[in-house]
Amino acid sequence: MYTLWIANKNYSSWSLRPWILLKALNIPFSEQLNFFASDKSSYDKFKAFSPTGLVPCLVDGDITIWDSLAIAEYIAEEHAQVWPADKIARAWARSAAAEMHSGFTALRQVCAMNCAVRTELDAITPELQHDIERVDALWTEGLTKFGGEWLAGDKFTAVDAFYAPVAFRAQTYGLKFSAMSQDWIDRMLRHPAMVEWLASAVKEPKTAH
Ligand SMILES: N[C@@H](CCC(=O)N[C@@H](CS)C(=O)NCC(=O)O)C(=O)O
Repeated sequence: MYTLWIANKNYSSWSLRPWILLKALNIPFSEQLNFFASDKSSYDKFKAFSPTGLVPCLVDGDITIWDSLAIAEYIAEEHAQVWPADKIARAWARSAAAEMHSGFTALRQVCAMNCAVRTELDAITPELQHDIERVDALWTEGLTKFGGEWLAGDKFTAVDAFYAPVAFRAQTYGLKFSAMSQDWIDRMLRHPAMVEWLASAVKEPKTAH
């Protein structure tokens, strides 16, 4: 069985991605929750199980996979449902997940994931507005093109998992999206796995990190 090492559910958006993917697809795994160190860096603490000192980190027997996108691809080798069955939808989903993995800096920095909090931003910077508009356009494209409830069709796949933290961020900061995108956000927030993650997140001790 897979072992998934993660950090605080309230804050760790990278941890959420493979966690929700495994949960949503009903793939069994054992969760190893390690809170961030209270000092600045968790490197020394996380280095005990992750070569980069970062989470998420997946362990499967002798094999260690230490990055969210690599984890999704590794799980997909055994579980094809990680990505859409259709080649065009799969290419789109992989591109969109990779875009999140390598981009959206303003969204990730200004709107850090903090599931338990509801607040308002003082201002939306042009960089943040740019990221919000790009996410909105991307979700609208997927929902329209593949015609399902999920971003790349009628099934929850890894692309939904990669944007799951944006649903929590939209809720925390009251970010404004188009009606179609907001429907996806609402669907995500109602998903039993998201509800389970949030229920744990709000009970965690709140720390600086
Ligand atoms: N590119 C990595 C990013 C991993 C990452 O930055 N993880 C954060 C937690 S969300 C971390 O471990 N931070 C350690 C620290 O804050 O010291 C991935 O996709 O897995």
